[in-house]
Amino acid sequence: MNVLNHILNNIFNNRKQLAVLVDPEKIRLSDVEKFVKKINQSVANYIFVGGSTVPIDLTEPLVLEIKRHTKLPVVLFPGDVAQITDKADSLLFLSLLSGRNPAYLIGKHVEAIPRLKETSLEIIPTGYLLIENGVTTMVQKVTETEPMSCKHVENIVNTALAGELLGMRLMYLEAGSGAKSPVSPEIIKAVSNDLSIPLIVGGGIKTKAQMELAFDAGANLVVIGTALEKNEDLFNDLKRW
Ligand code: 1GP
Repeated sequence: MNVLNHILNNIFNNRKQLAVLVDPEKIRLSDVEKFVKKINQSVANYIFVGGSTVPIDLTEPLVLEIKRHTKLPVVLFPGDVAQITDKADSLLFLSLLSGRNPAYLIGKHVEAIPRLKETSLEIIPTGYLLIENGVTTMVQKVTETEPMSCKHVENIVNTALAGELLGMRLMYLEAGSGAKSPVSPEIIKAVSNDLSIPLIVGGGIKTKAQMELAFDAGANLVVIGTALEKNEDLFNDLKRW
């Protein structure tokens, strides 16, 4: 299953795309079946798995349990090398382009190579841009980097384009998990106007209306995590586009 091709095909066919993010720290294995059933009944195209502070042995059992209950592609969205497992389909090989911490720009990637050499995971080079949203997010704390100011839209656009020119295949605009407010439509629009690679938007999206705003501004794929963990009723709004 080639996830990047799926994403590109859906864009070619003008289809919106949703990924549900499952954080291994926030779900019990015994609750996975029920949660994944709801994902299956929704419009979601992908299940992302990852978090900023996941203990070493949680990811693989979670991926295996998710896979028992769905045919949707499972994509790793790892906060750390320890979250890599070949039981998933694909891996977003994230480089934190918004920050200047070498560990998250290239260091962790080098550390990951011995593991990646042993897997057949589809590896998708992905630029990751953390945008400020008024509160300090976990990504900021863990990576010890500053988010990009929403006032400097040109800088955000230029950073995304630099990532594209470096060969990234996807670009992820992130407000941070549980962010107060999502990345603004203005920023999404500015980046999507100039970018040729698919644009993912996530962080702080709590309603279908906010999701639609992100699509209207140019997001190709929206990621929702926290809102669905906290309010499973939201799945009812996501049964059709
Ligand atoms: C976090 O973008 C994802 O990395 C999803 O964020 O949990 O706020 O939906 P939420």
